[in-house]
Amino acid sequence: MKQSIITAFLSKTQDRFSEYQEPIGLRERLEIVKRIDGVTGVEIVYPYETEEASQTKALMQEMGLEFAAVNANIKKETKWVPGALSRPKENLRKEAVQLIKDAKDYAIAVGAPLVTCCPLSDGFDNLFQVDYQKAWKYMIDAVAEATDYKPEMPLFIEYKINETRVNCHLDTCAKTIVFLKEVQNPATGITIDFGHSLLAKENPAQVLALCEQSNVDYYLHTNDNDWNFDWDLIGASRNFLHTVEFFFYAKEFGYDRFFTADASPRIFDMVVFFREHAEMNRAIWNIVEKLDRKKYRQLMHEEKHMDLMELVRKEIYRL
Ligand SMILES: [Mn+2]
Repeated sequence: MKQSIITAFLSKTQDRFSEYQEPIGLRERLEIVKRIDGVTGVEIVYPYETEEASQTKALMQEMGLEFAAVNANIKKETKWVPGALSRPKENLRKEAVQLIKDAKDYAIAVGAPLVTCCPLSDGFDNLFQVDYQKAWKYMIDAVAEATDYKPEMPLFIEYKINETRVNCHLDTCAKTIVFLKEVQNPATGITIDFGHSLLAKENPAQVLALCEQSNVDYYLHTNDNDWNFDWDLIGASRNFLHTVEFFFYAKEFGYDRFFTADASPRIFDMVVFFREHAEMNRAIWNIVEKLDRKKYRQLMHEEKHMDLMELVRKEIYRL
């Protein structure tokens, strides 16, 4: 398993009430990543922390780190706070598409494998606020244009049930699959964030199977929460068996991209937080590697549910 960290969480973060940690530059962030055993990559946020491409590429080489992804952030600018890709004003959509295209150019320049984009501001707070049909069509056309540009660099779309809008347009995996089927470009995929899947009351492992069966590529973010808010906690700190099952299917389907920590240390010591997150993921991956996955799937086929429950107790919980 290859693990990476979203570097935005290695500096100052804030929520509605508080600020956490101290602001630091990219080099210092990468130096922190180097101190975390088992983490060999980063997802970097474009354009806010990327710096000049050739310099960043050289810095990454010097540090011996790989890119997991470049994250195109289309929600930060004031003009996009109410939405970007789904807005009626064409110039706002065009500028957001341009940012994604620029992120693709950047990803190509630094040698990253994919661009990921989470259109969090695209949605609605009030009923009778947006024209749903038009908003959906605008988003499809915008993402289609971004994917047509340099298709050798795939674009992954991350869904989330809410925040910053009360309802995000792309709120579930199934809806994102429908969306990408409309986009009609194979150079696309879905960024499946474990915590976002819980918030949508999905089962993250089932979501992997859904993408697999629908022939949609995916890239994974790891974290955990209480099913009610996107707390970005340490993986499996709340939902152990869901995480085991998630990794079980990732392994079963031969997932070979990075597992990227979309986790936020907040009040905790940053290095120790990410170390524990990486250790937890590695430990669970080790459990999954030892399981006879063929046997599990055979028992499912035979509907031997209690035999499976016994295996879960003995081999996974080890009770
Ligand atoms: Mn995420």
